[in-house]
Amino acid sequence: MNIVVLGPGAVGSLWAYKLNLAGHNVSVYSSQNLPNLSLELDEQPALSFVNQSIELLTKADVLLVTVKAWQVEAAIEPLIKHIDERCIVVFMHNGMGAVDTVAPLLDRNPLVLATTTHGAYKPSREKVLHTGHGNTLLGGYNSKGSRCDFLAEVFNHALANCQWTENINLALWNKLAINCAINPLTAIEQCRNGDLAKEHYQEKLNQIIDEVCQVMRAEKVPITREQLEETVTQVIKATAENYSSMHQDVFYQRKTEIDFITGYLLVSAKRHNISAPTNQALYDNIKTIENSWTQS
Ligand code: KPL
Repeated sequence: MNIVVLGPGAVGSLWAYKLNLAGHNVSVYSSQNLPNLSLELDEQPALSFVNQSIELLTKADVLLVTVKAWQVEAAIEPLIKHIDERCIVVFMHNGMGAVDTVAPLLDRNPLVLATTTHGAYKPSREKVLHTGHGNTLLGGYNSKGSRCDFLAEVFNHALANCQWTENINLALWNKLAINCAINPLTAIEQCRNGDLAKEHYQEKLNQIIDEVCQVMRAEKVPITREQLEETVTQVIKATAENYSSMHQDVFYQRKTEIDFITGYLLVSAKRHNISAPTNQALYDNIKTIENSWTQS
């Protein structure tokens, strides 16, 4: 297939490399104005990817959008006129809500949402490390996208384990819950995910999970308090050595995904008249940190 990866950051680079190894024609679309990007995965040899080719974008069967949630609109808008209406657009990022903004601009295309727990880290521009083996779920966003279940096989062949789900909303809410629990707290405390297993953080985590659970149930996401707590505990354990993406964003003073993680939760909480003071405080805290950089 002809595949373009829009936003070859850590996760995008991992997929670009793996899809290329699986035999697909992969090019990238990065904000760097270079004709080609070279990429090494772990200890494997460098591969060269054509960058910013409008011709390849026009021919794309799949456009995999891996920019951060807050970058989706600005990244995709200038490219829309070059995207064929048969091209399947797959969105893979943390958080929820970003696709709702761009979907009306792509209403003729099959749209697919993806969520992944693969860990990837880019220590330099030309190198990507696959730091944790995870799972990927794909599911339709619109009716055309819902008919693209074959794509799970294509992605699975490149980087297992990938499955199709008829209820991507459930998968996205579960990931959102994990990110609400782990990301802001590790970013504020500047600690590793595993540190949240300490006694000291249990009360706060319980409050976050209580609020998230109430909102998920109001959104008709079938989940129990026990299941949610178990999922969060498992992820904290499985990614104990990791620094969360929001931890890294705060550390490097980059804009975070808070509006699409805790922010999305708070909008939904408000719609359902649910009070979420713990998540609100975490949201405000991250916003204060972000604002302090623009003022200094
Ligand atoms: O998705 C993550 C992130 O850091 O954004 C988790 C699952 C918390 C792993 O670090």
